[in-house]
Amino acid sequence: MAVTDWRKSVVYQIYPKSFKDTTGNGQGDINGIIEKLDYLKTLGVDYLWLTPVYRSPMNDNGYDISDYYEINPDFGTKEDFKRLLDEAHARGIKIMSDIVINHTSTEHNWFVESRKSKDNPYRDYYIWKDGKDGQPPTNWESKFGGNAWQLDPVTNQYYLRLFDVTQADLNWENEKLRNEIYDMINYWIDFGMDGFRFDVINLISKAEYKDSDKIGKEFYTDGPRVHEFLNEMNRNTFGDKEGFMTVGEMSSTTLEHCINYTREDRHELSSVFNFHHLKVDYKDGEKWTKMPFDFIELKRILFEWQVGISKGGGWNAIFWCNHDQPRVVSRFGDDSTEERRVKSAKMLAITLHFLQGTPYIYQGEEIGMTNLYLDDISQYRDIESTNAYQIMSENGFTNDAILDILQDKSRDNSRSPVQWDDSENAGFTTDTPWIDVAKNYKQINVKQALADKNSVFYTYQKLIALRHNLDIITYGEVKPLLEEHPQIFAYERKLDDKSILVLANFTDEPVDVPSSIDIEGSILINNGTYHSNVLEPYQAISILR
Ligand code: TEU
Repeated sequence: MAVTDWRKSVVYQIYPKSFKDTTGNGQGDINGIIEKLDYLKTLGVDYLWLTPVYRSPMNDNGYDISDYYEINPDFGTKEDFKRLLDEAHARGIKIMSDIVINHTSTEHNWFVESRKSKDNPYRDYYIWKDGKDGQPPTNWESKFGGNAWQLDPVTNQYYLRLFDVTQADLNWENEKLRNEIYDMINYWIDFGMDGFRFDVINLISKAEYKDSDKIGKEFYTDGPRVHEFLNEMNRNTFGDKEGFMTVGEMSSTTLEHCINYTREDRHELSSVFNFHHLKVDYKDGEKWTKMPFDFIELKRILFEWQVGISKGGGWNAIFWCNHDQPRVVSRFGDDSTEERRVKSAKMLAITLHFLQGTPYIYQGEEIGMTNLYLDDISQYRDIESTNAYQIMSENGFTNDAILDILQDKSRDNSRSPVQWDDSENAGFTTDTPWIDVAKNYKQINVKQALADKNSVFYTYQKLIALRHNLDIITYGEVKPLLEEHPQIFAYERKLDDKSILVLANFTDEPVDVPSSIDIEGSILINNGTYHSNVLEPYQAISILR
């Protein structure tokens, strides 16, 4: 069904390289997405977000764009992309594409020109600075390791790169550059896109270039002109397109900024991803550590944003996973046995899909795909993981200790090929896949999930249909419950005289529901056997009254 208000929609994220290969080169492609549109229609999602498919040397799998106007031949052609849009639209599915405009690949023609000389017309498209006494201009750290400035021998100046050395940060202070970006966005709107996901968009306005006590993010996160730039972009591009959906990826943003990014009257973006709830298994804020997740903190953060954003009139994007995160069933659920995997994957789905905001489902999540569990560094493909391996080795970590951490935290965990069936390579490709297929594909795959009416897939299908049918899930007020309870995730949604109660047991032990909670009402969804005052291990239930 086509939803009338974009706020009621559910988005499915596709990482094209790992979705479905139709050419037999070991990598997914656009035609592979077309092939699976009927499957996605059966699931019931409204939008597909495709991570970048533009021309790129693929050092960061497409987040290093070398030509915004061309499709990477590994993924197909522009005609293929057009056909994908037409075929998706024919099924009532819309397409959001990824726009990476904080940085480009150093192979982008703008950068090739920019580095040639200090007076090149493209010099100011990027951020160039002199060093300080033979050292980089500031001590900021790159998100992928090392100092964030790269010395370029041609002019003996440094360029800023908050990510990889091959991803140079664009200079948004330059109006000419901004206009080029708006032209490019308009090109893709005219091409037929229905929405955009903006990569690390709250980093585009750099404040000052000074040394930091930490890694420097206070100088470029939610910077001084970011709202002005987003408002300008909105007015010059998608602002007048009714129903056009945008989501900004906002690393380390604040609640207050998020409200301002998404309040309708400010004309910036429709919604925002923030990652605070996905840092609850970082020891002392550090990603490359091993720590059981802090359940109370997870609830605290999610509720703070749920209540805060809606009170402030903004809009959330809600998600457990994406191509940068480990698989949620392995992270906050339990993949130690088949029964627990299925039950906890459904529990996580139920917990998230009654929250307020736009839900995102990451490919494979709907069948409960697990982490990849690679056991040798040579099997890793992600640039962030291989850099981290290098840095941890230099810091004296043993190979085993590093692999143990990567098995929990590497971005490759969610980048393994979608498991379509139990044939060789999980039906993803006829060649050697670019990254290993998870070993459990014979048990966990789409074919199996579709054939089993009790599979995780049908829980997702039902949750999507419920959101489409019940306004309260979209518009209802959120009321957190049992915030300090060590096992139960509980909340209520309220609209007019109706309410929905959601209860989820995040542990492998049964748990009594405190007597303050009234569990009467009709069941909307239940992954367990009973509707009683005792929740079974990993049981989640939603009750309407
Ligand atoms: O990610 C930005 C980002 O900050 C992360 O989620 C990052 O991957 C994480 O901090 C690593 O620990 C976006 C893209 O989603 C990611 O795939 C790109 O690598 C990155 O931007 C650079 O474009």
